[in-house]
Amino acid sequence: MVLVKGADTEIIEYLLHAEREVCEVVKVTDQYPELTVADAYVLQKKLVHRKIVEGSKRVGVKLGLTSKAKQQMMGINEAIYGYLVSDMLALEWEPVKYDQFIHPKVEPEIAFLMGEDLQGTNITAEDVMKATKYVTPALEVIDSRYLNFKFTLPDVIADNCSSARFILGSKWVDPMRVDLAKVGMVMSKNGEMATVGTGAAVLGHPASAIAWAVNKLGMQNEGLKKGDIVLSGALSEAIAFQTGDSIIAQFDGLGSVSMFCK
Ligand code: OOG
Ligand code: MG
Repeated sequence: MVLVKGADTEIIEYLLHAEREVCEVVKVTDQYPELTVADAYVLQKKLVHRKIVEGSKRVGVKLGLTSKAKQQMMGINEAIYGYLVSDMLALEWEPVKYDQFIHPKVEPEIAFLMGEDLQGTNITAEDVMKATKYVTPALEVIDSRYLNFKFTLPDVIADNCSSARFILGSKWVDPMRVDLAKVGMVMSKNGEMATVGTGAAVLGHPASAIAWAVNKLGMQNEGLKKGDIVLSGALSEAIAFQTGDSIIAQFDGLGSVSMFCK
């Protein structure tokens, strides 16, 4: 850890404050340019732990930067993971409130519900599929706490991968009944097509992306738990939205999920 004693607490307070006060802040690496990816995961874990101590519950894990397009955009070749906690869960029938966000974007994802615990360092996509009870369409609202949504890899990891909210579809599907790599998706904003994508955009297959995250967690002696929700990563780029916008993502064979912003 390159951080001097006490700096980790300071950074966590800084990021939590930005989130709670809905204000963007200068990225952490401006002050700590030597911050590594490993340091950033330590900060992330402490930040999530703070939320849990304050009453949130861990409900699962999310993946990010799983598409080659997004990785190339950032000049990196690795995905990232973060944690989902209970107060990020938004409901499809309840509008999300714009004033709770800094500069939100929404992206379409496939969510997995784990039917079994899964931990290890040699986990395959097949293991993930076997341990999954259901999949459902999801929308993730990302809201980087950093100025202009700009950051380096350690910054975004420390910021729990920009996570803000997620909405799950109401239909859960047996994962063996759909070819998740081939699933096509169209996301529309106010009735007009905004982005398209396929399951294969997520590291070839969403379950491969999750296997990657499980193996990373495994190295920290952690894993997925039965009942965990896992957001496997965006199938397309994220789009900005404003008050009054409605978003719907329709997935072949999985159904749809929608969001209204008030
Ligand atoms: C990082 C989070 C990305 C995804 O699905 O790729 C993410 C960001 O782009 O702000 O959640
Ligand atoms: Mg995402």
